[in-house]
Amino acid sequence: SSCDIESLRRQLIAGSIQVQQQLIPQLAVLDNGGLDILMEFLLQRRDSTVTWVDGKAYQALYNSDSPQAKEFLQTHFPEGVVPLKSECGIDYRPLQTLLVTQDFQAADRMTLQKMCEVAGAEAVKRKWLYFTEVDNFPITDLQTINNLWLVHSEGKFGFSVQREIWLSLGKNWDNLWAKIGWKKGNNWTRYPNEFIWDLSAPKGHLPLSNQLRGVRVIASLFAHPAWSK
Ligand code: UYC
Repeated sequence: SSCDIESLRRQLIAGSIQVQQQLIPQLAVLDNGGLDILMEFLLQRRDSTVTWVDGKAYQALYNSDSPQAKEFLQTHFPEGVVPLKSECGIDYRPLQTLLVTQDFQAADRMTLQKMCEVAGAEAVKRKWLYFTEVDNFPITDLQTINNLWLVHSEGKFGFSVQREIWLSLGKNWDNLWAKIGWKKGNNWTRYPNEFIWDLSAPKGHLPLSNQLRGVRVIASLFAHPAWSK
């Protein structure tokens, strides 16, 4: 009834993050006005710093089959909720789309592709990064890529999440691999089938950095000034 929906509306706006997390998918499948509430919610929040709650509301609208919701997003959030800033003219829309539709495996590949584009033509051809290229990465681009992952994974995935875990483990690599599900005992997790490509994965599981050439690239990522507050 309209009374129940008004109560849901108030709970969404005033609720804790946990309440919002549960309500968003519920509202998305209510046929009497749930999507309208999600649209109002997103608009109201648009001037504050984007969080994964915005990402979840955006995804619910994007992945709904409502033409009004699609039109609303097209009008008010044509590039999504994360500002797609780049210092070198890189188009992050393909990464945004893959994350919004929760295609984490393709998004992981696209992340490496985009980082190679930032590094330049040689890296695009090589299809992997030198740590010196990562050292020279613009802060803006690394933050954009990271925010896309954070905002579209309920805060679970992203380099900054991996870095926080690594710091909490005293910068011990082996403990990090175990914690984020990249190694079990003495065995490396095999790409791609042994990795977990959804939100049931351990915190920090994605995006991947291949360790075949050692830890220097991921060490450069974690040491990058993009993460200093
Ligand atoms: N792979 O094992 N990985 C590949 C990971 C290692 C290996 C790609 C991550 C250990 C080979 C991605 C882990 C290892 C290839 C990842 C992991 C190894 C490959 C595709 C846990 C052997 C084919 C993109 C740390 C003991 C290489 C890319 C080729 C691919 C990710 C082997 C994303 C996180 C040390 C042989 N592995 N990788 O970079 O040239 O090629 O085809 O990390």
